[in-house]
Amino acid sequence: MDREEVADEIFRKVAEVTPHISSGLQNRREYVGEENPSDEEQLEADVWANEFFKQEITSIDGVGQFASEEEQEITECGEGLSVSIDPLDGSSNIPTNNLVGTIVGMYDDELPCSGRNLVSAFYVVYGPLTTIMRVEDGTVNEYVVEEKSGDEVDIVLASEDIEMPEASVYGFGGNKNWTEDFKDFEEEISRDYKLRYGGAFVGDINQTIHHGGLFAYPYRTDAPQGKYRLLFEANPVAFIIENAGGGSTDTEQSILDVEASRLHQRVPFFAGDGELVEKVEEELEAP
Ligand code: FDP
Repeated sequence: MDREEVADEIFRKVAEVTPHISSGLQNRREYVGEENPSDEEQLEADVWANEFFKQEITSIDGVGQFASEEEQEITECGEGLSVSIDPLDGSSNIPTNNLVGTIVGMYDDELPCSGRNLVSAFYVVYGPLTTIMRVEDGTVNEYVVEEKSGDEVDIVLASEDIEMPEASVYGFGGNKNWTEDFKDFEEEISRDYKLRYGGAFVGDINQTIHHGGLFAYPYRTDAPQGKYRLLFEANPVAFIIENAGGGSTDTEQSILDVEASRLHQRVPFFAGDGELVEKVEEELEAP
């Protein structure tokens, strides 16, 4: 298989198991008393979803590495694409029954490497519908996963060649510890755009893509590198946004140009409408 076929196979396998992931969340809403490599408490659902996806993805011919936000080390599993996964993004939304998702990146180099090595990326949103936003051949397409009888699913193309519309919404995370310059920036943005923040990266970025606008999880006074993990969250999502006609930045450069030196490295994250991303770079300084 060439790398595009491997990327298709990863997408198909993940899409096929999404009903199982959705229904499996019901009985796995408790914390297990462990922390992931980013010192965040793990839910039973985080651990279970990680194991499930790991088995599915490492069994694909043409996957060379598997790396998860929930695991300290990379798993070497053959020759081919390096796959990064955040198995359950926004999992603190599970106990309250709000949105969660899965983020997958496929790199053609060994991890850690820069986002310029991404071949493809997608995220799943487990909402009233299960949808997948995916980059293929440089365009962004959205699919709906429809359950059929048994374990079968239909993966239906819902929107093709998505381009972000004119900006209308914004959402910024980490407000308890914003810096003074970021507070000023937020104040200015809030005058022109409608606030939308749900606390799950996939859900919030999905609104940004559909409505147009700016999403950020900036540096914080207590966390100068912000919250998002470069390889598991920031790069795949920046890749999707940039392919949908938007931009991304860490305040100085595209997220995709940030040098990756550690697997669980964090990065301040800003993405969305191209002009608003330029405004971020003009008005905010790197921490
Ligand atoms: P979570 O901790 O629930 O897994 O990076 C993970 C993430 O969620 C993102 O999905 C979300 O955007 C962000 O963290 C939420 O952080 P805050 O609790 O600080 O709002």
